[in-house]
Amino acid sequence: MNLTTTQPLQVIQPDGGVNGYDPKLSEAELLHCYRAMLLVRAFDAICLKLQRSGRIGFSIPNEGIEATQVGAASALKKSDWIFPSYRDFGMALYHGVPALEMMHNMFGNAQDGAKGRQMPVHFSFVQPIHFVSISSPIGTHIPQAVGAAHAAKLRGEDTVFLASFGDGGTSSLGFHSGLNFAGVWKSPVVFLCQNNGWAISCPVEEQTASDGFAIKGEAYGIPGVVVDGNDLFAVRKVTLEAVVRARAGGGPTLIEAQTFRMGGHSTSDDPKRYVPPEQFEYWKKRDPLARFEKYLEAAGLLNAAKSEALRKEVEAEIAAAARAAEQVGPPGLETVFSDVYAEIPTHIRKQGEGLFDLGRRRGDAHAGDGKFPL
Ligand SMILES: Cc1ncc(C[n+]2csc(CCOP(=O)(O)OP(=O)(O)O)c2C)c(N)n1
Ligand SMILES: [Mg+2]
Repeated sequence: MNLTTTQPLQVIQPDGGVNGYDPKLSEAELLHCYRAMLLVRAFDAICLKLQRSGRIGFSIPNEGIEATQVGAASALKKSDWIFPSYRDFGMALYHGVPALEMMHNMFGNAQDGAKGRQMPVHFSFVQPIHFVSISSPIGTHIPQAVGAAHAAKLRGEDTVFLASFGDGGTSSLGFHSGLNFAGVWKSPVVFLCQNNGWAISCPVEEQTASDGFAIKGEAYGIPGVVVDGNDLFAVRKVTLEAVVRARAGGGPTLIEAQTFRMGGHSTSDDPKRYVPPEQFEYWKKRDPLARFEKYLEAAGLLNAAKSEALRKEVEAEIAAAARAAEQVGPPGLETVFSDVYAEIPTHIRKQGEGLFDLGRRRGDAHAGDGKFPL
């Protein structure tokens, strides 16, 4: 059972070479992965600008993590489920969630699936893949993923569940209870620990005294594997192996993807206050997008002109999504009471009427106009 490896698996070399490795992906599939990584970078950059200009309240930097997100997501079928972390734009974008739907959430507008009740970045989608609502409390989604996986197993389904979390997430109670149950039940779960070196301002050396994160699987009878998280093929390879094993009834795997966030934890902190500048320099040279571009160029699938054209097309798509989402007004005041009860109980209905009445009397909000009486 002890499959833990401590040397990160690497496939794509710095010059784009793969030493004969066959990714078994068509040209269209390879370019789809590339486009998904470009979408992440553009979505990330525009959200940061929207936040800095006061048009949205919050965002989470995703730059640098694209290969981990897209590589892992590419190993899943549309019928599988993702229990994501908040730093997983690429998992949704790879599977075809429209950028506009994600932007509706960033603005918390009337078209947002959560009707503005979640923070920005806390997406949830039922299709094209089950992308479970992101939980702010760290690690809570880990045992939820295991529970869902156990239910699928009891029903005889072959669905696989991916639970994605950070290095800091391994210190949560949810991590330990989730892995324990999954190990005992042999649940079809893939645990993806995105080790980006930091949990807000807490470095990994202060997060754990163990030799990395993959090794923690051993205590629960779960194989662990370490992978270069900035290497799309390496992440895809280990995730695919874990997914195949889970689907075949072989139980869970803990993957530690070593990567780095090229920005702050969120738009609310300044990484220059705690991340040594040499770390940014080190990881800038290992940019996952540039590395994959080198592979595509070496394989004759990309050149400078094509990549520039694609980049521009993707940036225009994200900018159009941001403009469109900004035009949509906020959710109606009355939506505060929707989606909770099939039939609203009398006392809640009365509270609602009181709220609408207050807004009317004070003139600062009316049912349907999206404002909230403060
Ligand atoms: C239970 C809980 N404790 C603390 C926080 C505050 N918090 C938000 S993100 C975060 C760091 C998480 O770091 P990590 O798991 O490494 O993920 P990363 O942000 O690096 O992707 C913390 C401590 C929280 N949201 N939930
Ligand atoms: Mg982290």
